[in-house]
Amino acid sequence: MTDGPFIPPERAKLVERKTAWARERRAPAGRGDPMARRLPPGQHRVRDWPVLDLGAHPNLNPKDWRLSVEGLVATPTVYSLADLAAIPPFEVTADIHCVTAWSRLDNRWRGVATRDLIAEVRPLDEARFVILKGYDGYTTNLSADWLHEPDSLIATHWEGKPLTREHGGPARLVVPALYFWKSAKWIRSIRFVARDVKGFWEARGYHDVGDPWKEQRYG
Ligand SMILES: Nc1nc2c(c(=O)[nH]1)N[C@H]1C(S)=C(S)[C@@H](COP(=O)(O)O)O[C@H]1N2
Ligand SMILES: [Mo]
Repeated sequence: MTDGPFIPPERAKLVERKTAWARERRAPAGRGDPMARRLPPGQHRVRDWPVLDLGAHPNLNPKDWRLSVEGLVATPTVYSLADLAAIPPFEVTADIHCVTAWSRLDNRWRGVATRDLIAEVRPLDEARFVILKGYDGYTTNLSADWLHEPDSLIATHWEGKPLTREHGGPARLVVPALYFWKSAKWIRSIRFVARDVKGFWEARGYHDVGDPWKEQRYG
């Protein structure tokens, strides 16, 4: 770019910084309420943990729970809780952002990183999307990339305790980078597919991606 305005050298750094903020759609660092900067646009903080789902809470004996990782993968695999426990444990503290505008900060999750699970089943090159299914029949869809995010996991514990039934125990998906409707409770299967297929809420007007920082609430 040669014919833009002349920017004096002492201003160059500031222009660069402002450009980065615009790219990230962020408020300038150091301004405003520090907590507000942890909240995506339109969200407010809650301290309790609301239960939100379609109403049926599957009553799964932890001994009988199974997770099938299937579809376009080299090694389709069915995991029991004991199988998951054989994978190196993963712990992360992350925020929950629900599309209904509440956020719950600093949730300490434990389970298995989805990255580690994926490394075992080895998705084929054409496996670009996943369909997640819960034992209640709920479905949601994701680009497979989100399961490579360093904080995505199959959670079996929350704050050091086994995940309760109403929050999706014995195991649920947690993808902190997306609105919470993508985090399937009572997870039953992860199916790798070539083409995107809408899940329960996505078919009812929710955004296909659901990035809270881009406020992708409705499609
Ligand atoms: N299996 C299943 N997973 C689900 C849902 C559901 O109805 N069934 N609801 C989703 C929605 S809309 C939200 S906001 C979160 C709520 O999780 P929580 O009840 O643990 O807060 O679960 C998501 N995962
Ligand atoms: Mo939700």
